Amino acid sequence: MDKFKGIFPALLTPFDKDGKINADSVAKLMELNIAKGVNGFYVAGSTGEGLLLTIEERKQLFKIVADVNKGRVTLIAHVGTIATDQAIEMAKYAESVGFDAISAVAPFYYGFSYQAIKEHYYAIANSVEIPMIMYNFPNANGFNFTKALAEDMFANPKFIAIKHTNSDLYLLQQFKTMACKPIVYNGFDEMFVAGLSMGADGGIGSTYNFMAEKFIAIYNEFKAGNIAKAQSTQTEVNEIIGMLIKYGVFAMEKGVLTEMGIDMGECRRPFLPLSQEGKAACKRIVEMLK
Ligand code: MN9
Repeated sequence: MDKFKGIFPALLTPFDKDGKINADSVAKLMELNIAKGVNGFYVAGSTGEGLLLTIEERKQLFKIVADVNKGRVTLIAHVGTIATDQAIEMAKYAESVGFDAISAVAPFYYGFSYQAIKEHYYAIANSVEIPMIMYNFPNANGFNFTKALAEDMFANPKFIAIKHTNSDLYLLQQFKTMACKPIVYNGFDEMFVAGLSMGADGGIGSTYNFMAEKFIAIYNEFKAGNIAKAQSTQTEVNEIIGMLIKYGVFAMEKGVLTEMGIDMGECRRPFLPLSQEGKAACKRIVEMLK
């Protein structure tokens, strides 16, 4: 289970000028982060614009990532979508190219019942041998897993972890008391030190793409008991995250990395392109990180 702990960038998906996946930039982004010491990648999630990729593109991305990685760090494939069969198709593919786990957001839009959500998750999880990481993101799908529901889901041993993108850190701590001892990931980067103090085993985050070293530092400082240092590093990164939120998180993250020399392209529509103010803010962020 240790390979699932630690710092996992929610990998951004770079696009080329024609809006296609830019494999060269995927490789550069992964190498940058592997060199910094990340524990793995969460691929094609919210940050990776996974829900704006076609099924074929998500599979293509999984292949690119697995080929670059060559078994070095832990790979998690986000296969979530509202159609169960499409999620299964992507899960099987991710497993076939060597991913270590799959993850899926709960199906959204139709306001599915808990029973429907559970059967969707079980169908996906049972279609492969690799484990499932539940994705709790109530802001995105209007569904919040309580501890009781999570316990019910985790009766299936394929479920090993929860990505908790929710500022309710009491719930995060409650998940940690489940008998099956799940791995729990902090989902909001701006609250990482708080998540750790409530028991998170690590984090999956979008801002890690360009400043993983800061989150590795917070994690190590926290583990070493240097809480004041961990907090001050958190305060430092939150100044940057505030700027990202102001101008559009994913577009800004791509802008910062492009400024750092990795051509990330733009986010897919309906995300808006970066404004001039946003571009200037990216330059300031690169300076702040020097
Ligand atoms: O994957 C990300 N969640 C979403 C985690 O984007 C929904 C976070 O890393 C946030 O982007 C970040 C900024 O709010 O915490």
